[in-house]
Amino acid sequence: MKVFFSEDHRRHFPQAELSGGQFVTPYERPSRMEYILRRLKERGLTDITDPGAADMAAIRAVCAPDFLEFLETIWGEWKAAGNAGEVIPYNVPVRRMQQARVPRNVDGKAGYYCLSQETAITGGTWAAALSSAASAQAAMRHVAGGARAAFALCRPPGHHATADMYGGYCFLNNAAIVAQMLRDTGAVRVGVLDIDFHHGNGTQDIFYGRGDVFYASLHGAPEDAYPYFLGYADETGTGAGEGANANYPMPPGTGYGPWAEALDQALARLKAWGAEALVVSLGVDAFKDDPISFFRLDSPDFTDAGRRIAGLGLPTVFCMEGGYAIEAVGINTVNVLEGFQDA
Ligand code: OKP
Ligand code: ZN
Repeated sequence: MKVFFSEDHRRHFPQAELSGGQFVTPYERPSRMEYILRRLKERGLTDITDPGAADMAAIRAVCAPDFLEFLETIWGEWKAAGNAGEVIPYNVPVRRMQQARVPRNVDGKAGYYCLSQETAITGGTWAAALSSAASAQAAMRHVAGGARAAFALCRPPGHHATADMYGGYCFLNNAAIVAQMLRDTGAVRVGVLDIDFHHGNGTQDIFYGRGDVFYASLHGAPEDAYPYFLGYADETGTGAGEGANANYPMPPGTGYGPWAEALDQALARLKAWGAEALVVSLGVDAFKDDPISFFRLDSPDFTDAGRRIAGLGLPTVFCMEGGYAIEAVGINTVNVLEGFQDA
């Protein structure tokens, strides 16, 4: 399987993540990529290509223009305003607060576009986010050109980002950008399968009212897990999108048995719906030792999951999302790809 990856991910490495009332070194850190690359090479997946520049038109097909301009310019404005640290807004629009008008003030503006305040923006964040989307796009083009599958080793991840908000370590929704590109190059029905531990609120939100992209997600139940405010089983889509959204929230301690049952159900839904191409939001934070998650998958389970996903028989673009047990992140990620390939 061909891999697409850009070293420009390194340009995003904030010092600060708000966690437990303190600033800690972010869980989502550049070394995650080193572990995955090392494992890819160990297992002979050595066909790794730099994606080159991002296709901006295909990003604009999903993201709001003012949000893209915000991501590109906020660091400069933040520094110009005399701020010493990284971009971290201190408030965001919540219940019954104005959500239609964008503040001029830089703190207000940052809060307006933020959905989760653990995620800091630095001088290199925009370039890194673009390079991550570029990897996803290159993988998509490879699959659109006839390959059975491709792996976009994306960093930063994307599935929490909406068309107009960043957060949860995400800035541009790589999986959504790829799904839209697949639609625009001929696939009538595109499935997105999200196996990251966290619910992909951004991907769900982007396609919630649409009947041409089906979003299915396995994740920690919102009562107990980030992003807390979306991801319930009764969120089934709206309008033309009614019936094209399927959530499988699961409680703390969930092991591979029930998780794999949910995976089979999600795959059956995608198949019955008639998906012609598949985007996989490939997070491996369902792993038992993940420091910020609570499922109990073991490394061989990821191989089995890859095998099951391959059973759908669809052209598949894998986009890297989360996975923070960094010693095991390479093994678990490559296990999914190998399970898929060997099926
Ligand atoms: C991104 B992805 C740590 C809280 C972390 C944000 C989690 C973002 C996960 N104290 N909250 O879905 O892996
Ligand atoms: Zn996650």
